Amino acid sequence: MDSKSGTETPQESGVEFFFNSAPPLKDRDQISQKLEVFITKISRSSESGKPIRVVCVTSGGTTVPLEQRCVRYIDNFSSGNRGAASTEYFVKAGYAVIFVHRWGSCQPYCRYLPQDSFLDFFDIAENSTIKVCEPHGTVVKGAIRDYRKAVEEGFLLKLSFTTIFEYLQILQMVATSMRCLKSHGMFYLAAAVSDFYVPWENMAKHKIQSAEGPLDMRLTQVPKMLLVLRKDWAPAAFCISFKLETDPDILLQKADMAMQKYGMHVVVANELATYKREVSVVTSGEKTRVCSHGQDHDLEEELIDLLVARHSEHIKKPSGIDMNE
Ligand code: PAZ
Repeated sequence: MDSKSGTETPQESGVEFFFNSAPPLKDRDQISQKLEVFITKISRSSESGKPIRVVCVTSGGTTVPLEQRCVRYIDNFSSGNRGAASTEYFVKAGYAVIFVHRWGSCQPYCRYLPQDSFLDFFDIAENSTIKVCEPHGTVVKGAIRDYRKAVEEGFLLKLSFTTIFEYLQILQMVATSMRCLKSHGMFYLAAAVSDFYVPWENMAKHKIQSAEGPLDMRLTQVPKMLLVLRKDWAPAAFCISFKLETDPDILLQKADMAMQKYGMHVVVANELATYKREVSVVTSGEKTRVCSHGQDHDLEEELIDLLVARHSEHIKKPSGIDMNE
């Protein structure tokens, strides 16, 4: 709201329009219940000991449907590997993770399972049971053990999205339910989120017909939800966003801009050509490069260490709630 005129700013009306016109989330009640159970359990455990930190990790790309009965859509590049790997390291660091991921994208503890030849991993034993082929047995056992432990001890909640409409509605629900955690909450926004979308009411109801000639379509800008997250949904949380660019000359400048414009505490900047090997962690006044040490080394290991340390500093600050700190 513009405090001088008392009217809505264009950003606020864009946000309102987006949520009012989005198709309602199908499983809203179930998601809401899962979130309540998860956060309540964490809050109770925190009351009886050291407060448990919670991070919302977003992962994978959002789609933009072009038709209401969707046959075609625009997609955003992301395999979900970064989000899945980061989730594992956050759990290892003692965080409870809400993993908001694109349906079908890479999952925590499953990163080593082959997607193209899944059945090559297994064999039928003499007694007709299924066994994992060696040398994969050790990796699979470790993954099952870590995954079960994370879920059963209440340290991992997985919520999936496909479209930009689902993603932003789920993010809003997660953020508002994490508000009670104050500065112990963290957002690690690695998902590749569409910048443009087709509003539901402007969208063709049925499959667009090619017989009608070339397709001329106007896309609306997705409102900048980072600002809303930081200002309204969870103002005391520690917020990390990601910036992916293909042009190295504009990457750090765009990361600085995201920090200032949206009040992010950290922006992780990466370039499409090198994003698996190298990222820059940008905070106010500091840029740190984090690199992978080889093919089998996850740069997320060091990245999460660094972010956990920054989060600890944020928790200690009395001004954690201030948007303009
Ligand atoms: O999911 P992935 O491991 O294939 O890729 C990760 C990434 C490049 C999508 C992520 O590091 C990132 O930069 N996300 C934000 C993308 C954006 O600027 O919208």
